[in-house]
Amino acid sequence: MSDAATPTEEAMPGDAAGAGGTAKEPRHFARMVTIWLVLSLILDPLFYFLVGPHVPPGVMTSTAEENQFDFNVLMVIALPVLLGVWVYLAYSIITWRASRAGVAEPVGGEDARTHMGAQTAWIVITSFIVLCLAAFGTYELIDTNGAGGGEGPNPIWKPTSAHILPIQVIAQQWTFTYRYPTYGGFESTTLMVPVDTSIAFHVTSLDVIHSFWAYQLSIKADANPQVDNVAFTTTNHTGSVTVRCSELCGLWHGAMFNYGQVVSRSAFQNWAVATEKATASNTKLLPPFAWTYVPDANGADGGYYPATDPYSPSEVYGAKQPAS
Ligand SMILES: [Cu+2]
Repeated sequence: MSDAATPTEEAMPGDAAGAGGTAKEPRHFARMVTIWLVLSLILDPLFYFLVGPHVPPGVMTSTAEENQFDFNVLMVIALPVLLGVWVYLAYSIITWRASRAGVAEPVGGEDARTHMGAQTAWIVITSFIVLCLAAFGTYELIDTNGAGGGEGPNPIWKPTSAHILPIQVIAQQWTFTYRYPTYGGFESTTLMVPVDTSIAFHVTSLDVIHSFWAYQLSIKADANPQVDNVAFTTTNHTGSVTVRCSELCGLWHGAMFNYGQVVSRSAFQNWAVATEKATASNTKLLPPFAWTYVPDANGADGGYYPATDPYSPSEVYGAKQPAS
């Protein structure tokens, strides 16, 4: 072993071998660490500043922005770990390849297994990373915008905005409907949201468990029957939104999606007022606005909608056909 190397450099796997005893063997571990450090210092900022702004789910809302930041932090931590594996692998393949004559065999097996420095470093470094991530994750979950998940009927985190627009999301097999309680409780099959506004999504279900996943808004909240699951966000940019169900809910779960828009405040106001007026006669037939609904509240046929069509297409199979 060469002169005063640091403890971890001594007898690391791949370090100077004892058998040949050549004093000229380079300090492989120090070389690997140097290559790894340089690559990490170059690639981490490159990733963060060049790729980071394009990482899903984008920046349409406050929660999307926070989630993008979280993903980027995770990637900045993960990238050096990945580089560590790749550098070790590449260095080993190049340095100790069989076709390279006269190279001393690296120390491995029993010698490496009992190396106190390697074991201590492994336990300390991995524990440190995991504990830091646990603290970071807990902080991000509680403190920043409620993280975009449903917080149940009594959210612990609430936005500080003076005005919060409530939008009710009603899931059922196999569609989402949106109800706007501050505009007479009308219903829409398109999710319309004003920009620069704090929104409270009140997510519920009429039948089985669904999940409201508005990808670009970075909102994902379970839709449970008889539960008002609240999720907050603040919209920062206009754009298109795709909504999907993310909880297996039956035969047509995969077809349970629709679309939405984040539009200017004036466009939203115009749309809401016009739709409230245009759908007034339909709204009268709906159950009065409530935070949850009993599925058969509207009639004996067990349907949420008025009994104009007693057998929906999904109920026709096996059911007694109505007399026509
Ligand atoms: Cu579903």
